[in-house]
Order: sequence, then C-alpha cells, then structure tokens
Amino acid sequence: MLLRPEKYPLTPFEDATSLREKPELLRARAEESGYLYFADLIPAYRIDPVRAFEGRLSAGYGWTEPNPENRPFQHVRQGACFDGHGWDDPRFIQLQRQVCTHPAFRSLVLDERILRVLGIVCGEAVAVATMNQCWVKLPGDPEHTTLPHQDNFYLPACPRMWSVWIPLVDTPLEVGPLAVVPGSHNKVWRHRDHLHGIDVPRDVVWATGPVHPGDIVVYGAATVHCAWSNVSKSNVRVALDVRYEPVRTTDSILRADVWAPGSCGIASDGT
Ligand SMILES: O=C(O)CCC(=O)C(=O)O
Repeated sequence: MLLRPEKYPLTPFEDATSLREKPELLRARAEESGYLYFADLIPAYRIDPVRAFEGRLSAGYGWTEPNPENRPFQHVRQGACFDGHGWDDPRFIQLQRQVCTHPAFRSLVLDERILRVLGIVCGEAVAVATMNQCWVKLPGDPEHTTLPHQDNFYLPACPRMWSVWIPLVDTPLEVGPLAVVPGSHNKVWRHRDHLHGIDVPRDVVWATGPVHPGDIVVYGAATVHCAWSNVSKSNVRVALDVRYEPVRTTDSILRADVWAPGSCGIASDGT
C-alpha cells in the first residue's frame, strides 16, 4: 500500500537535543510524546562503517549499485526486487544476520550517547535486544511500506521496550523516513490484522521530517509509527531499527540470555 505524507497533517519532529543535559525534562518529553528525536546525535565514525558493510552486501545481493566511496545514499539497481513479502526473502534474512552481528553494528548500538538517552527514558540502564532490523526499502515498491502499527501489538510481552530508528542514508520525505503519532502511546489502537496495521484517521497529526545519518528517532513500544513509501526515482532507504529494554526486565524475550541459568525460572542446576 502506498503511504504518502502529503495525505496527512504533519508536524516536524521536535528536536530533543536541548534536553540532553536535563534528564527530568527529557524523560517528561518521552513520557508525554512517546518519542524523542535527536538531530546529529551520532558521529559519522559510528555510522559510516555500518553503511559501508551493508552497502557491500546490498550491492552483492543485486539490490543496489556499488557505492565504493560509501556516500550517504544508495541507488537501486535496475530491475531489483525482493521475493515474497520482502522480510521473508532469504537474502534479506541473511542480510539481517550479517549486519546485526557485525562489530561496527555492535559499536553503534552500544554508543554511549544512545545508552545514556535510553537510561534516562527508562529510569535505569538498558540492554540491547539480540534481534534487530536493518531495513532496505527499494523505490517504487509500495507493498513493502511499513504501515501504521504499535510494536506492542506484535510483541505484547515487551511493554518496556524502546526502539531506536537510525537512518544510514539521507532520507528526505520521498525516500520514506519514519513517522510517529505524538501521544498515541496512551491508548490501544485497533489493528486490522498482522499485515495491514492500523487505519489511522486522516485528521491525526504525524511527526516526521527529512533525516540524515547521525539523526535518531527513539520511540516506545506503544507509540503508533509507520514509514512513508519510498516514492523516489532511484534512492534506496536504509535504516536500522534497534530494540532496547531496561536491563532488569524479568522474563525478557528480547535477549538471548533468557536461557541463561537462573533466568526464566530455570535454576542454575538446570531444573
Ligand atoms: O524502517 C521502517 O520501515 C520502520 C520499521 C518499524 O516500524 C519497526 O521495525 O517497527
């Protein structure tokens, strides 16, 4: 389905940079809006190696033109497409494994600036999930649009999860950045089904805007969000979606250590 920002009332992402040194205000903003946006938070030395690695893989899978200079945009290879739903294309699944286990990805998702923001939002230290996403959205591919949804509809066991959305390429509106509905986390929204998400009324205001590598959007598990369709001529939209939760979350399903002795009711002797 084609999701175009010009069909909805929009407001620019509110930049929370000025609140970084004011933890109480930052937390209050997150609680009120259900999201935080920071322009230029992450330095290029953290982002560029991830994009370089992902870019080589995407070119190798035949989706993009090679980008040996690792410029902050990627061009689609003519005729490129995903199989199936996209997320079940074996090449896409392989890309997830490769990117999300790469040392540069690890350095990025454990960046002290991200961990500090999330520590303030959650009121305690956070841990990163073991399953995250690297989204590759090809232009002219509306059936792979991320439709409006609340993550807790799919992950009801993770109410304390917060996600960090990290664009790896320049993402003007026509390339399909993330959008969130401020304040939408205070109610349960009806989802049509698992594939079609929420029918958000046309008068609901979306916060969104053009974003660049280094910017991040942080949003809670109940915050309604989507990503606009990539309607650009040739630019591919590449972004990471990284999940965090308070480190003391019991019965976590987001982290591999759920099977560690002593967690989930498994005693250290295995009984
Ligand atoms: O980058 C996108 O398309 C958005 C991804 C998203 O909404 C999610 O992973 O929950």
